[in-house]
Amino acid sequence: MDEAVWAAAPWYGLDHHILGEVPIPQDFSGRYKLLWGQDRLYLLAEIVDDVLYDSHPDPLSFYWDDDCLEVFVDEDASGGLHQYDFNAFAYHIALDNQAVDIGGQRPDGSPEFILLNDHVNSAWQRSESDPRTIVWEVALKIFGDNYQHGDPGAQPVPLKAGKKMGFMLAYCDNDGSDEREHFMGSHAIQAVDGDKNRGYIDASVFGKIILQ
Ligand SMILES: [Ca+2]
Ligand SMILES: [Ca+2]
Ligand SMILES: [Ca+2]
Ligand SMILES: [Ca+2]
Repeated sequence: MDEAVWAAAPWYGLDHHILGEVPIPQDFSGRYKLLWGQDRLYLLAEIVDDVLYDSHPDPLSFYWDDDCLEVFVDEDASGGLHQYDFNAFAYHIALDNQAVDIGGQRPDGSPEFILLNDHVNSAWQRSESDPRTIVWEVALKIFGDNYQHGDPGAQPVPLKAGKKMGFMLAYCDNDGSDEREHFMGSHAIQAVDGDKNRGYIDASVFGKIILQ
């Protein structure tokens, strides 16, 4: 994060409640910056989390109940449902830097979890100046709603100035419980039947960004 190019990018907050209790800052707090190039969207997140926890070694198993950074992207800012298709992506990036989303439904109706590691370069480390803080960097290829999982020819969408996309960031914080303790995000979400955990279902709750 000491690269000069980050200095000009503003910080955005990661302070909107989605699920669980609202954590005190020492338990979880976070902020982030974004940059872009033609080939990637670049994310830098500064996260305070008192306990880093990864209790499910299988990356496809209950990944939302381990600590993870969740990056939501809707390439064409269409909004709308995306839970079982690629109208938008919800990349759950785990502490081992693997990225998971739901790719569809199995014949019995249950979600099919898929690894999307070739979309995401992720790396984090504890801050040298403050070891309670972790600095998490992600370089993300942006795929459109025509993405076909398993197609070796799948190409990301080139980014350009003026492009509008749906975007949201969130962090699942667990410090040792059976289920995640807090889920905090970058944008206020209108609850449906008391539930603000809508990002993995409906891209309409994402924020909108315009590349400039
Ligand atoms: Ca915590
Ligand atoms: Ca895990
Ligand atoms: Ca879309
Ligand atoms: Ca944690």
